[in-house]
Amino acid sequence: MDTVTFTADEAEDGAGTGARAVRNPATGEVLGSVPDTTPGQLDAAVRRAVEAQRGWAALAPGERARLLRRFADQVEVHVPELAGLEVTEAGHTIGNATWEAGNVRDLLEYAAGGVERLTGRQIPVAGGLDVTFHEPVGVVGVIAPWNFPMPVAAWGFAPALAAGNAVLLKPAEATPLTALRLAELALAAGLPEGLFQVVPGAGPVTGRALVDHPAVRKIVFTGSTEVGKEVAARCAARAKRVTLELGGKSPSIVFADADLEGAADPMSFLDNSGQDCCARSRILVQREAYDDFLALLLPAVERIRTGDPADPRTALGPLISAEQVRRVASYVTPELPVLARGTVPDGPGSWYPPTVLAPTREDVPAVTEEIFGPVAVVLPFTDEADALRLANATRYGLSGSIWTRDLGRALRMARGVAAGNLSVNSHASVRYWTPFGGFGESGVGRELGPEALAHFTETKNVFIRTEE
Ligand code: TXE
Repeated sequence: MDTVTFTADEAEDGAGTGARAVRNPATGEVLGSVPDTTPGQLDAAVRRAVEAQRGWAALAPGERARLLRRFADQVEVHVPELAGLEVTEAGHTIGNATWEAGNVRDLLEYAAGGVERLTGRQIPVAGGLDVTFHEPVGVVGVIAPWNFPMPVAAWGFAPALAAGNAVLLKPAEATPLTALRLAELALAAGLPEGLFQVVPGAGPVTGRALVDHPAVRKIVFTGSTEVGKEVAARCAARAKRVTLELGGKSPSIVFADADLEGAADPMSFLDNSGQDCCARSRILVQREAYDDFLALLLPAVERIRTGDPADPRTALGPLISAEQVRRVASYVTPELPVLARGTVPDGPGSWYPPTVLAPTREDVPAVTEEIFGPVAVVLPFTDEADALRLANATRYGLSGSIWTRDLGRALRMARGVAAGNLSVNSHASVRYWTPFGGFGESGVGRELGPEALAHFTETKNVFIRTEE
């Protein structure tokens, strides 16, 4: 922490000082402040990135891979420190935060393994030779959210660097500390100065300036659907490449023949306090199993241990901010029947109790919108067709779970649900070696998986005439 641009003496939200307070969401305590990037600093950072990228792209692939593995080793050594930062600035449980830091290491290693495999093709043509190259796009801007500050940033920066690009990472306002530390670790690993820089600041100022900068050739944005659409429009106006990972309202579809205990895991929507774009926050249950399912789910929700995220026994920490608590509460309107409500600590911090609702209408915001908090709705369905109708009654399409012991039905449902990431008899969604991304308003493009590096390249086709 000693060299991070971070001071622990600014008391408030940095109004007028150009510095932004970072708070511990579990206690409300101000941890310190991080200066916003000025327009001049951003411009200078882009220039350094352009310079660094030239040398980086010219390195032998094996050398790039070696440096990325050394970056992964630095992360590995600092997992406890990075996890500790994530606990204090994002309120993540220590178990999750440790996994997240390890995930950054994994992403870097996986990306390093792809460097030498980023091969072009030779395509048969008459009268010559035709070959394709994967050229790096140049400078990539990664705009990260606060809900998974480390892994989601690494989904962008690890493959982007591996493919020969420079990266400017704009972390979310609330969570700049792990990003700043990761940039230091990159330098310590021997990555060239300027290749991976962090540009903290306000989304509508620094984020927008990054999107608009002519020398930044691709933007990877993870955040709200509304801001994502603005980012896409700005990129379109500049013919800039863009990948969007946006919100979700993912269903868990539980048939009566399913392993009800597995399906009723409350962490399916409570993990990371529900601030997860893949949270299974719309639970659809076949009518015959509705009562049995609730008999498993509701007591489990009420038993969830909330509290100090640094305590390894804690399952549910705080929300990111008081504003997020207000946003979540605004969906839980008084007419909605509450089936279960857990408890949260008294006192300071940004807390919301785990909650299960049983709406009687399908058109209320609690059913249609992403709540991004520890709240799920439960709706009954009659048969496969009804389940599919309910599952697809959303503008989103990120993830979903299908619980049944009937393989044919599982496959029919998996093909029918309009979402990018489906799990059968599992609530897991994300693996760094499989593709991830959304249908509909959940996003544009894919991240992760075997094609991750190629997404950060331009395909160039070269024809060499050989006939005389
Ligand atoms: O997101 P924003 P917020 C959803 C979730 C949450 C809601 C609002 O429903 O409740 O969005 O969260 C930067 N140009 N998700 O307000 O504003 C911003 O600084 C360029 C789901 O925090 O979209 C931050 O770095 N950048 C999501 C990032 O965008 C801009 C994760 C996300 O912030 C910008 C987060 C602009 N005009 C929120 N405005 C998921 N997919 O998991 C903001 N930013």
